[in-house]
Amino acid sequence: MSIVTKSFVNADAEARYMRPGELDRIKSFVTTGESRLRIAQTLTESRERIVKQAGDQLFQKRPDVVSPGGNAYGEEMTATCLRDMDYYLRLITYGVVAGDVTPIEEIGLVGAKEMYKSLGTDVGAMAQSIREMKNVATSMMSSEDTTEAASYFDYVIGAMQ
Ligand SMILES: CCC1=C(C)/C(=C/C2=NC(=C\c3[nH]c(/C=C4\NC(=O)[C@H](C)[C@H]4CC)c(C)c3CCC(=O)O)/C(CCC(=O)O)=C2C)NC1=O
Repeated sequence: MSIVTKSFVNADAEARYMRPGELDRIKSFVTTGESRLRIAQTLTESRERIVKQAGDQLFQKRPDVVSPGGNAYGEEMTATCLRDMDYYLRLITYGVVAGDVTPIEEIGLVGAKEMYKSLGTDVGAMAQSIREMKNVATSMMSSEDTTEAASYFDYVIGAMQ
């Protein structure tokens, strides 16, 4: 649900007008709209490059994950690892467009740490992969868009730690 829908659904449940604080959040949603849409477009258009370059950076810094015995060792597992990075980048575009991290949380973060633990995937390395995507992606953006975009990447990084 978007922040706009959420606000009036909450208000209507109590048969009241929206509160000033709710209208302020909607105002901020509207004023950041162009920036958020630009970011979502950049992430969408450059997704392959972002995942590829960030993957290269990750495997350089964490060669253990793609070495024998590593969780992403072998062509198939490396592809699965890059697929997970693409999943999170896609979820980040949802959050950016919604102006709300809830879709990222609900689709990709609830139970994620436990899942990765059971798969033997190092969540620290997973967090690093998001950090690398953030670096590659924000290098393509203006400083205004970088500030806005960073908060969504940082949210995922924080949740992985
Ligand atoms: C959209 C929501 C969503 C997420 C997030 C998701 C994640 C996800 N990642 C998985 C596996 C995996 N994930 C990784 C990822 C990595 N290993 C590493 O060492 C690196 C740190 C990292 C890449 C950066 C790997 C290698 C596997 C396969 C592990 C295995 O099969 O042993 C699996 C197990 C099933 C499968 O192999 O597909 C799931 C469910 N699935 C979803 O539907």
